[in-house]
Amino acid sequence: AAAYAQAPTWTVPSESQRCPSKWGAADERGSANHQKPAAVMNAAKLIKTGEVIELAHVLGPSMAFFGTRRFDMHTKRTFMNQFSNMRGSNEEIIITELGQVGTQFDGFAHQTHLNSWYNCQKVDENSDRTGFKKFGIHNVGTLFTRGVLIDVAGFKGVEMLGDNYEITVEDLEGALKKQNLTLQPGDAVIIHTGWGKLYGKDNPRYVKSCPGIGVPAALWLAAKDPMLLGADNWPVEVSPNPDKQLSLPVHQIALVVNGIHLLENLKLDELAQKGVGEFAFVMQPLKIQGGSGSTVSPIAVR
Ligand code: UVW
Repeated sequence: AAAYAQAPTWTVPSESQRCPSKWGAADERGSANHQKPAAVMNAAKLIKTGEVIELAHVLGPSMAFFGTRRFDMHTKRTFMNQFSNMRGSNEEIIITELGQVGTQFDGFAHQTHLNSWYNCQKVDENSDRTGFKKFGIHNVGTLFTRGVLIDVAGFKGVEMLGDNYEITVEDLEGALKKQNLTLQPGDAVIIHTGWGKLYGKDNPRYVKSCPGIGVPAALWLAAKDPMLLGADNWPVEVSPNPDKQLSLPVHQIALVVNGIHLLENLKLDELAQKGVGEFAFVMQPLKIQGGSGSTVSPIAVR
């Protein structure tokens, strides 16, 4: 832990340092490469009672939005009164950033360093107004793996970590030790900060700042080789970063440098209250062709 704790302020590794990724030069799947039958079998062993716990917030106008994102929903009714059975039909039109609202899963098209994505693919050569031609979220597929909840709020003895609290490597190690858990490659690693209590209740505060992992903890977690990193806050990471020169550096560490997916705005109260540390994690991103991410409804099964 000491080495990570002493990490200097972070700079993005050069292209020659970070590419090709450990998954190969042409790889677009990154941490989703862990999704193999063995991951499903390993996760299935954790199902003992059949209880399903939902980890998503409801998509709707009371969601907390980052920046200018929105969710405008209009109902659309059609009356087939020209037929004798007078059938009516209802649907809705939704104007939204479908990949980046609500409980959301980030693909590798979502973040860059300059013009460069994960595996040093170039954004301007691979995107147009119809979508991203690399890393489209439609290719991720079902993720079914061992989920681990690291209850940092519980470890610190609080309902909710403070605004802008940076979770340290010692916090993660301490929480895991207290919960008698160790991380395995391919895990869906989910961090409980308690910040999700504000979601839908005090949205301005929820998005203004948040507790979460910083650079040292993100580097430590990346070295554990997870399938994804998730949290009950909006960016997984602490915001603003204590280094005022950095904008969401954990996004780059995970998505750009290491090819590790992020999962944001999780609803973790039930999991934390019930003390569920280990479970089968199941999630299917929407098949949005060329999408940067997807709103999702992950579940924990135990
Ligand atoms: C940004 O897109 C900046 O944030 P997020 O991935 O947290 O929605």
